[in-house]
Formats: sequence, C-alpha cells, structure tokens
Amino acid sequence: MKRVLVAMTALAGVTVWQAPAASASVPLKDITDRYVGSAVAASYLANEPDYRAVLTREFDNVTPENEMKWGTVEPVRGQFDWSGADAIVRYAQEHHKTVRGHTLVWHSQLPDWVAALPAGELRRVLRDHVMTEVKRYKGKVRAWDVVNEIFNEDGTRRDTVFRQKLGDGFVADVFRWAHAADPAATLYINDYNIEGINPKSDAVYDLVKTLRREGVPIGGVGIQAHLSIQYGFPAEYRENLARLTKLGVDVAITEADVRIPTPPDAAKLDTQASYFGRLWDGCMAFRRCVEFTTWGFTDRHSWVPGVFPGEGAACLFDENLHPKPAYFRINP
Ligand code: 9MR
Repeated sequence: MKRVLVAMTALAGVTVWQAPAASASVPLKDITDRYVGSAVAASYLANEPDYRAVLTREFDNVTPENEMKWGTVEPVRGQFDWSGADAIVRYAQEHHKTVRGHTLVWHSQLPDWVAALPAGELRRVLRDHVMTEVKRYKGKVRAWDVVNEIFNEDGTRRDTVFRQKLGDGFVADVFRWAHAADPAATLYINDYNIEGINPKSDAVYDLVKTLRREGVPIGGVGIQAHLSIQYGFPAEYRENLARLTKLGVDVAITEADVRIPTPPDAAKLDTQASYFGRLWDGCMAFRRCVEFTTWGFTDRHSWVPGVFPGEGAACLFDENLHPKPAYFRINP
C-alpha cells in the first residue's frame, strides 16, 4: 500500500517541499516500505513549527497521543470534543500521512460517568462510543487500537469495569462494532511488555488465535515497546514476532521508546541505540510487521520523566530536535 502511494506520487511528477535537513539525507519514512510513525499532540503541531517540520519530514504515520481517548472526546456524557483529533487527522490528510487511531477501549483515561453505568447501559454506550468514533474517521484512519492493555503481567485478564460488567466477551463485541463502522480499517489489540515471549504475550497470542478462529475481525497485534535500558532487551522478540505473524495478522510496533536513567551519557545513548536498532531490525525481518511507530519523537515532549522520575531521554531526537545515536543506528 505504502509503496503504491510513493510510486504514484513519483509518476505524477509532484515536487514536494522539504523542511531543511534536520537529520540524515534520507528521512526515516523513506528507508523502508513500512509505515514509520510517531505519537503526536495537536497542541505542539499547532504551536511549534520546528516540531511540525521534523514530524512532516521524517514520518508518514501519526498516532494521536491523547486526542482520541474517551476521556478527551466525551469527558461529560453527550459533550463531545473532537477538536484535537480532527486537527491531527486534517494534518495527516494534508501531508499524505496515515493515522493510527488510539484508542477506543481502555480502562485508563476513562471518564467517571462511563465507569458508573449499570451493565445494560454500559453495553449500549460502549457500542455508541466505538461506532461514533470509528465512523467519524471512516476512510481516514488506517488502523485502530481497538482494545488497549486488557491483560495483567501474569496473563490473566485485567479486572476493568468492562470485564466486571460485560464479561470477557466485550472484546469480541467491540471488534465487531468497529468493523461494522469501517470495514477497511485494520483492527488491533495493543499492549505493553509483550515484546518477548512471556505469560502476557502468551495470553495475547492465545486470544488472537481464538478470536480469529471465531471469525472476529481482528487484524493486528500492537506491541507498544516501552523499553528501559535498565531491564535488558526483551528475550525472544523475534520468536514472538514469528508466532504472531504466523496467525495471519499484522504486527505493529506502536509506542516505541527506550528510557534511560538521566543524565544521558555516551554509553547510555549507545545502549539505547542498540535497543532501538534491535526493535527496528526485528520488525523489518517480518513482512507482516507493517508499522514502526515511536511514542513521541523528541525528548522535548515525552511522557517518561513525568511517570518515571530519574528517567528520560527516551526518544530518537533530543530536546533541540537533533537526531540522537539511536536515530543514526536505524538510519545511518
Ligand atoms: O503519553 C500519554 C500521556 O500523555 C497520558 O497522560 C497518558 C494517560 O494515561 O497516556 C500516555 O500514553 C499511553 C498510551 O495511551 C497507552 N500506552 C502507554 C502510554 C504511556 O503511558
């Protein structure tokens, strides 16, 4: 798909304006036929021209970091705010980038009014939420993170309000609703700590296998890939990609970052580069690893320091938007 678009642009003889070279001569998005993305925030896109220029130059997929979450789009029942999501989708369309929709069903950033609903009503409201959001961006969102983080580390189901009130079957339901709303979008299950083979990734694997057997329209597994150089590179990453892709689904690296204990130094940045490189190379080794998206691209804006005090510098570009060793490991 991506290759076809590139070829058509070339045939049409379109001259594309390019931002001044911030990095290697060939942008990341052009060194592979996979989608190369970043999480983005509508406010930075609107207010920081340098941020916008690097994003536009280097990436061809965008994932709204928070703008499509339920807590953002409908914080109060019946009061919708699509402004941030609309702005990102508009930017993507204007710049010929795809959008990864994130995320339809998640226990976090879930408005209190949803959590308080009785079961029957919750089911109707959940269906409306999924169908309204997917229909709004029909044809404009290439892939959706339909369910996010539904497993515990030991492979049991996370005990969310959805599970408590609707049972485990809510997962199949939301995939069916999303598919009815936009049959062309690829629908993903997304989670963290499922890069290697472990009880949690075993559970994801088993669920995808079951859902596929039952004809549930799940098309992909999103591997978040929030790594830290303190904990080692995940064991059996490639084996995990192999078994998942054998199920006949796509795989995407959806939220890659590699945090380091601050302050960064040359040795830490080098280890970070090797982690990013291994993540990237593993994805490229499998045809069905179709996307490599990072959770933000600049250390200027990253969720890491706020959540892990003493850690940071997790992105491919530093605060001044200069590419780091990890960038050059992927794009020498
Ligand atoms: O980066 C996001 C941060 O700005 C939000 O405050 C946070 C809210 O819970 O969500 C962060 O993004 C998360 C993503 O949606 C799901 N996977 C983990 C990400 C990092 O926490």
